[in-house]
Amino acid sequence: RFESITMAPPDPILGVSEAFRADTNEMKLNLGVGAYRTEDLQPYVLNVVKKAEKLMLERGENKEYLPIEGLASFNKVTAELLLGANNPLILEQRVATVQGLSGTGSLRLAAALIERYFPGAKVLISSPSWGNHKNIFNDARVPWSEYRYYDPSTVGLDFDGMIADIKAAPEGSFVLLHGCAHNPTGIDPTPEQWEIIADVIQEKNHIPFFDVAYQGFASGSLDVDASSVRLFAARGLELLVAQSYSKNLGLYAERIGAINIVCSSADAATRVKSQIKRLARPMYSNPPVHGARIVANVVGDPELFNEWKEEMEVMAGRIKSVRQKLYDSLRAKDKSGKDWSFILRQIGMFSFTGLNKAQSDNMTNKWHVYMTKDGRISLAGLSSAKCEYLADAIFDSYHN
Ligand code: PLP
Ligand code: TYF
Repeated sequence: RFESITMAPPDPILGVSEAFRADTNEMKLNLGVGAYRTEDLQPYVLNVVKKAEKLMLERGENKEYLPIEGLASFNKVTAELLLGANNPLILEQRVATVQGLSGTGSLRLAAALIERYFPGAKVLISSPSWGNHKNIFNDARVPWSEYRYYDPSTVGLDFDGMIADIKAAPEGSFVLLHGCAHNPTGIDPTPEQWEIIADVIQEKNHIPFFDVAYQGFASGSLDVDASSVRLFAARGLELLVAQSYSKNLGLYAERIGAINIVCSSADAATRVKSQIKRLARPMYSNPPVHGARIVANVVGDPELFNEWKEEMEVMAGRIKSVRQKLYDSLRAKDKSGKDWSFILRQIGMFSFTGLNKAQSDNMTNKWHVYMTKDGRISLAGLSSAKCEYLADAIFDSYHN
């Protein structure tokens, strides 16, 4: 019975926050979880979200169940944000969009679709990737393997390794790609490299599967951050895209996102959508409405939409400025000739420092800087005032 159940291991990312809370040192710094903080290191609710919620309250909106596929106005705007409002794929109704439980739940729905309709097909995951990717495909019983991505010698992209591994995978595999701001490395392919990745995927009849968790958060522009997905879509490829509004609208706890499946005809899209709904029904019946209404209201109102873009630029800008300051502090401190410029080349919320496990342990045990053991730090949890301290900690951990 239950007595025989053993203890599950703690989550490697959320476990860091628990350890942080237990630390009483006043210099402690939580750079573990990827969640945006203000310069005072407090959580941030976007002004546009507050305005949208006020509107919703004034309208007295009800709490009836949504349809299985979610809120229609949300599904419309989410596909448009992703692909561009006038994308022919949308006009031709070739995109099956279903509201999901944020990025994670949307990935999980797609995994269930793959398990059911592509038995035996493999998903290729970057090495490294967001830790939950493997959990999601494991639990959906979808086989996966890794493709090379990170090159520790350059702290950059192992592009040749990536291409070779995608080429070597069985024809018709799903290739999981981070749309922008790769987690955990912060290293993205260049536009030219994306073209080559698309060439190889096309040659091998693979199916691209994008995880877009940071649209607008990497560059500050929604369009720029969707350019990888749009490049693939413009080639007429079938593709899957999971979206999340956790980071770019700060709706972490609302669990709002979507799965989009670009099909080769409107008819196929209708059928695919019907099957995703069939998968969702016994899992959770229908999705929550609150976050969906917030997104639909913000994107649907030109004034709020513009304000959102401005707030996103501020968030992305704050992260860029602490990134620069951390780099400047490290350069000033480190006379060893070590090249720290990889920090500036990385984008998005994270920096992959190249610190190994022992060095990461030193960061935490000696300096009270909490981070994941793979050497990732969340710059979104760093303030300008703490850059110098963090640089001291990194310098010490590297050289001692
Ligand atoms: N995918 C990636 C790459 C992420 O980094 C995250 C969150 O950190 C997610 C998906 C999913 O987040 P959520 O389920 O909150 O949308
Ligand atoms: O920091 C990250 O990479 C994310 C944060 O259910 C996170 O993993 C944590 C829990 C969760 C979704 C995202």
